[in-house]
Amino acid sequence: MKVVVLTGAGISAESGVPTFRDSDGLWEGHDVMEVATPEGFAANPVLVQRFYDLRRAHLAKVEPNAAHVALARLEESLGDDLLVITQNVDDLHERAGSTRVLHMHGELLSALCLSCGARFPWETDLSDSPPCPACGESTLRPDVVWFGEIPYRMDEALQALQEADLFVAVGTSAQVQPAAAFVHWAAEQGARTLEINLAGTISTDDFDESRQGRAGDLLPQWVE
Ligand code: BV8
Repeated sequence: MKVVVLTGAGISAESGVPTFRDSDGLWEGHDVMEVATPEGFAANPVLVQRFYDLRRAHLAKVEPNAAHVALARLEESLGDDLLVITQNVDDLHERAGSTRVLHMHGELLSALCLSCGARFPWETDLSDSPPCPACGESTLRPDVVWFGEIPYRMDEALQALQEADLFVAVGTSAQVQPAAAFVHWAAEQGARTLEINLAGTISTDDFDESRQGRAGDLLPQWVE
């Protein structure tokens, strides 16, 4: 059985990584358009670099939770028949042991050079304009997908959704496209669909089944 699991900020909430739209959301004090768009970066690169430096540094202080571990265990039994497509830019799936993870919105621990296009694993600050290890230019940006930018590896994601027998969305408010459309693309070709989320979302009615509660509780139960 082929399974695609889409994860959002809610799966990392119990690890202490703030979500975007809950009351303590990341965006507080920052307008989305100010910190998560190319225009915002062009207008105030230091503010945006600092926003991501803070989140990158915070990653070192958090751990994967039972939900991440449950998906890593699921991969042990399903192998290549499981793909986790995450909207998250943290590395908690990998640190829990998942190896088949598609970061459609990029990764905090990666830097992208605007001059030469090279990418590098990156754990420290970018707001002090370090030189690109490849071309030497001080033009590194967070390797994340901002609003208005094209999500990464969409062709692989679409292929997996086409072949899926089961599509599960975990911890996402279904507010961001094209991720929010995945349930429709999966259902259209006959996949069963399950939503696991703390609360109902605008997409709940589009799923065959919806389980409401904390991912750290519900996902281990579902995987068992
Ligand atoms: C694109 C990376 C073209 C950076 C992010 C008008 C209509 C429709 C679409 C658009 C439109 N205008 C513009 C668009 C497109 C736009 C978009 O969707 N805008 C929205 C806001 C209207 N999208 C884009 O620009 C995308 N690009 O469309 O290109 C294209 C289209 C198709 C194919 C190819 C190209 C690019 C969007 C990427 C933006 N970058 N992140 C960063 O992280 O800083 S988005 C950001 O939001 C994160 O990735 C985050 O994951 C994502 C979605 O949020 P969620 O993960 O859902 O998190 P949220 O806080 O919202 O919800 C958390 C949920 O968890 C809640 O439901 C909560 O109840 C639940 N929860 C909380 N605790 C728990 C829990 N659940 C379980 N257990 C818990 N303990």
